[in-house]
Amino acid sequence: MRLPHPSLVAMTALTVAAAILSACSGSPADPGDPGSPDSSGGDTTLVSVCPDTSTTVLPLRWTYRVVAEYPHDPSAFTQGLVIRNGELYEGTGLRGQSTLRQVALETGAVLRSTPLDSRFFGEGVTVLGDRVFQLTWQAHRGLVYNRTDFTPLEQFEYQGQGWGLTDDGEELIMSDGSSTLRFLDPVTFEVLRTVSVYDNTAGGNQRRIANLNELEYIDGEVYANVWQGAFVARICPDTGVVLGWIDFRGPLDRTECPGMDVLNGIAYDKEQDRLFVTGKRWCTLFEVELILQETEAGAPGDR
Ligand SMILES: [Ca+2]
Repeated sequence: MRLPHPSLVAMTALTVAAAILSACSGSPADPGDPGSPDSSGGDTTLVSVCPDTSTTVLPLRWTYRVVAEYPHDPSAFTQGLVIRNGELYEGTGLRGQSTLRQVALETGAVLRSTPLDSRFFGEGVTVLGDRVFQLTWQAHRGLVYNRTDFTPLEQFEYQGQGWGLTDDGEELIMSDGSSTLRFLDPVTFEVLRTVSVYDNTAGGNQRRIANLNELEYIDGEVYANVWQGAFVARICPDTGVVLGWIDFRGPLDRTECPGMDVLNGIAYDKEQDRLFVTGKRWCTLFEVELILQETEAGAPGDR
């Protein structure tokens, strides 16, 4: 097994250390608070960065710098972005325009693309093994493709809406526009468990985080961009607590592309330890490096 990049080791260690250091003596969660963590947790053999549930975690604040810029199809209404083994996959939305595509990172050229049925509005995408999974927004239908040629393999049904999708190597993880993340068996599509995502404020309150959208599983955390904003939550998948907020305002969303919409694509290249973000109809795909703002722990009040 390849060892994690040193910078990620450092980031993870910082996250855990700061989470513990930030433990405060605030009052315990109100049992009636809908944002309270799901204490049932979940058994997992995967690497966990989650602090003990008795610890009150104040989210760390992260910002970023742009490492590289690549062309991105400005007509792509990006709803899902994922890299596996150096191959970049993207799902696009809007009825009649939705696609699953493989894209050349360096040029933005579409290498392969398959259209969705016009009744489907494409949403999140992930790749697990030799299969690609894609959600649809309101049709309660997930699509499964052969990774090598995008041949449709099967469809599956789910309750509610489909928004973001990622996986931890064993389970699919999906968002539906609410504060809930669902963990699905990738073969039976049974919902194995759910967590409610929340953060803690410096004032001792818990806030439920709704509108979770595009997802990316990175070294034991689930990254989720919150719809209509430029903030990405770093979430503990065991409890739903937000470990950190990444503030992507600035150069990214000031880029001028005609008709550009919100940030909505996060992809992590595990082999080369590279993080990419883009958005709906953005003309640029950014490679970014995260920077910890050590003095600004806490929830962003203006998120
Ligand atoms: Ca993603």
